[in-house]
Amino acid sequence: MTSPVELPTDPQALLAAVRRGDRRALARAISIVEDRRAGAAELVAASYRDGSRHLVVGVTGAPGAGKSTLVDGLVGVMRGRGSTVGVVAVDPSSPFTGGAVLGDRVRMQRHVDDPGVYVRSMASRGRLGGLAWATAPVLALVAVAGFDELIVETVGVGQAEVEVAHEADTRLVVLNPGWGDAIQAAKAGLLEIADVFVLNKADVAGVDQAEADIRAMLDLVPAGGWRPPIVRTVAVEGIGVEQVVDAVADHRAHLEESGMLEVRRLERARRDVAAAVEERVRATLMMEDGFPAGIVELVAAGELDPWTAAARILDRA
Ligand SMILES: Nc1nc2c(ncn2[C@@H]2O[C@H](COP(=O)(O)OP(=O)(O)O)[C@@H](O)[C@H]2O)c(=O)[nH]1
Ligand SMILES: [Mg+2]
Repeated sequence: MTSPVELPTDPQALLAAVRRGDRRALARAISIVEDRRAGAAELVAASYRDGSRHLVVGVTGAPGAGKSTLVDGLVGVMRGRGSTVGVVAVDPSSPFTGGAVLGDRVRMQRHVDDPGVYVRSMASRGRLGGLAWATAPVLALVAVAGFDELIVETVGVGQAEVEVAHEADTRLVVLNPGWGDAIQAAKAGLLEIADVFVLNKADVAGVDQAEADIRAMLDLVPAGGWRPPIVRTVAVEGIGVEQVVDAVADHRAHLEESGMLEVRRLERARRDVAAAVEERVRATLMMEDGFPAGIVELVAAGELDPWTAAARILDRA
């Protein structure tokens, strides 16, 4: 076995290696950005220019809905149609054990030896607020590495995860047959973000009822230019997965024809900047001496309220 070549530490040289398709360089660059180590800002700045306008498919839904299994199938279909695919799995559900992340890896085993597929898990390590901040730059890096299709898988249970779903141009919401799944999805704010409903586990009982429930929910939402289709799948058997990829293509065509693509880009840019501001303020505060001297003591003593304290801190910035 030959010893691996040293990766460059200079951000521009590292990014050049990423552009050449060096997977180790890509993994290193992503880690630097995720951990905000030295060089992170330069990597983000340089990759954003080329990588941020790539189309992204988002896959969200409750834990166990079959997202990873579906993504594995999507990768297979996209590869079959001649595209290379980069997958970013954001899974905050197991920040300590990494259990679900490991499960994702296992379910995507099929593609581990394929140089046309890149799979990266992002654990939040308990920093939920950091997810939205990190997702856009990480996707941009994967795009710069030359992958044609980008997929981001997120657990759609909390607000932070729904935020991540907004990083995608086309959002798939994965639901299952079973009493109330559509209602739960509505509560989690998933109906509003869905461009395509994937009714997975169509092999189990209750699929007709589930589809009826989703339709009933959709009827309550004011009709826009795009009515999200409902695609039934049995992801474990690859059934319906081609139709999901077709639905993504239809939705992209709609985005371009209607001008919605640019609207979404603006919306996404607004969110990305807001997330970056939040992250930056938080990181600054968490540094030693991050708070202005005495301000915390004043709030603790009841002499200053947190809102006024926040205004003072932001004015200083
Ligand atoms: N019966 C059935 N089980 C499925 C289907 N798709 C996925 N599963 C199973 O559901 C479980 C959760 O799948 P996974 O892809 O990890 O879900 P995720 O948590 O949403 O990523 C696994 O045991 C899968 O084998 C399906 O279409 N039918
Ligand atoms: Mg998963």
